[in-house]
Amino acid sequence: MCEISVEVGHDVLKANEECALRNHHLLEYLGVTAFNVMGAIGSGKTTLIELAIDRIGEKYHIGVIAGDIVADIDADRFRRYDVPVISMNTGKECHLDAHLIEHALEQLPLDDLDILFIENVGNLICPTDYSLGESKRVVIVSVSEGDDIVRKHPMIFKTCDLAIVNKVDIAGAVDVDADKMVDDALRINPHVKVMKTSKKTGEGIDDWIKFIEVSTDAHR
Ligand SMILES: Nc1nc2c(ncn2[C@@H]2O[C@H](COP(=O)(O)OP(=O)(O)OP(=O)(O)O)[C@@H](O)[C@H]2O)c(=O)[nH]1
Ligand SMILES: [Mg+2]
Repeated sequence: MCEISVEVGHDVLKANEECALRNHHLLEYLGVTAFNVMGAIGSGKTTLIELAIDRIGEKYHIGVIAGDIVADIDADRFRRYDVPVISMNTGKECHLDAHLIEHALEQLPLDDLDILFIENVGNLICPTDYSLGESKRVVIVSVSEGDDIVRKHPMIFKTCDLAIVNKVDIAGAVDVDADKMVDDALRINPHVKVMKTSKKTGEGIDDWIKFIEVSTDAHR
């Protein structure tokens, strides 16, 4: 029994990797920089993507895939901007996968895009194993999850390019040391870029925008 389920799991991940590679090649060929934006529920994924569209939406052509278990709430937030948006509901699944992204890519004007933001389902475990074909993996946590949240989820931080500790404006109110979260991320992954951000005070938002610009310009 046990052996069979391990093999099935292995096959599912292998099939996902193959599909992710196809997505990756397509996006590379068309010069689209794709950001897989992962993170805890409510950590600020939609907010940080909205801020990016607001700041650099005129400089770059941006598209968005909004992943959610159900509903179009985040997709509707993105639709307020003048960007193409695809809503992807995963039903019971706690992560997007490469096949869902392949279908979303078919519906996007990829020839016209420079940047694709993929907002994954809010979860710090399930998205880790499922590559989507992205160029960069971003993980967002916020101080309200507690300052041990990074240590509790090492795998997702091991495999990301950028880790963001968001909502630092409320760190004092929830008795959290945001620098401890930054140190934990660097201890888990010494190569990761880490930044502290706040939509309220604007702290770190320039760094977030610069990360997107540098990653995108490297592709052009
Ligand atoms: N104080 C404060 N609130 C923030 C900040 N960033 C986001 N928020 C608030 O946090 C809440 C959740 O933000 P979202 O951007 O919807 O978070 P999300 O990660 O997309 O949430 P899900 O998609 O539901 O997982 C909203 O009420 C935001 O206004 C921040 O830097 N500081
Ligand atoms: Mg969201």
